[in-house]
Amino acid sequence: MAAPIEIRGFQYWPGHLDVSAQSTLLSDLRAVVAAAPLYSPVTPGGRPMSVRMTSAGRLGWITDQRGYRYETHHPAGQPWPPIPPAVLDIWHALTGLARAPDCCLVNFYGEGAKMGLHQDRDEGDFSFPVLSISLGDEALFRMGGPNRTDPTESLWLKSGDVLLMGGPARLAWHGIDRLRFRSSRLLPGGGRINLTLRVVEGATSPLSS
Ligand code: MD3
Ligand code: FE
Repeated sequence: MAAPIEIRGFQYWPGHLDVSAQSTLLSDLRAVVAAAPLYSPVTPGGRPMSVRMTSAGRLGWITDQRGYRYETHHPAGQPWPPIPPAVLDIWHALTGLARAPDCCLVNFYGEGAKMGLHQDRDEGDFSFPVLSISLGDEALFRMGGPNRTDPTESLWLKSGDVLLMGGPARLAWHGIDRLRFRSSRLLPGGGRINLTLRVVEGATSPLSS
């Protein structure tokens, strides 16, 4: 596999997945979404997010009026479906870890959707990296540093790109400013899917088995 590009402490594999691998992932994700439908999350402050979400794995990331957290079940009551094996293969190949992720968050961006600058810090162990897989329309990703006011750098993420945030980059501020709607033909109706793979509970967590 090609060597990643290093940008601001994270690793970037542009075009890691070819169109055939992207299509396979997309059909796996259709099965995930059939079992655990995309829903519109609300922030703890009561604002609806423009991104629609669901999860696969033992734990799914949730936000509602009660806060940000991980849950074992979809808001509609069913357990999250398993993470597709093809997604786990990418995780193990690029992280080199034997440990599987607990959560595969599925973000869907329709026309005009974005995600404000934030840190991922609802997990119990920041020593594990976070892996992101982009599918569909191009998105303007913004990456800063560990402090909110650190200077940021922007990058257009394309279908098939993979990012790995570990070490100091794990707690960097980041977000999605905008989409180039219908810039990709992967999704017939347009839009973008981002998969974010995370270990939620480290080996030392009392909740781990
Ligand atoms: C940098 N998702 O779900 S992926 C998220 O494209 C999220 O949907 C964005 O941020 C998306 O939390 C960005 C790239 C990404 C993911 C996790 C990170 C960058 C990150 C964690 C730490 C630092
Ligand atoms: Fe994030």
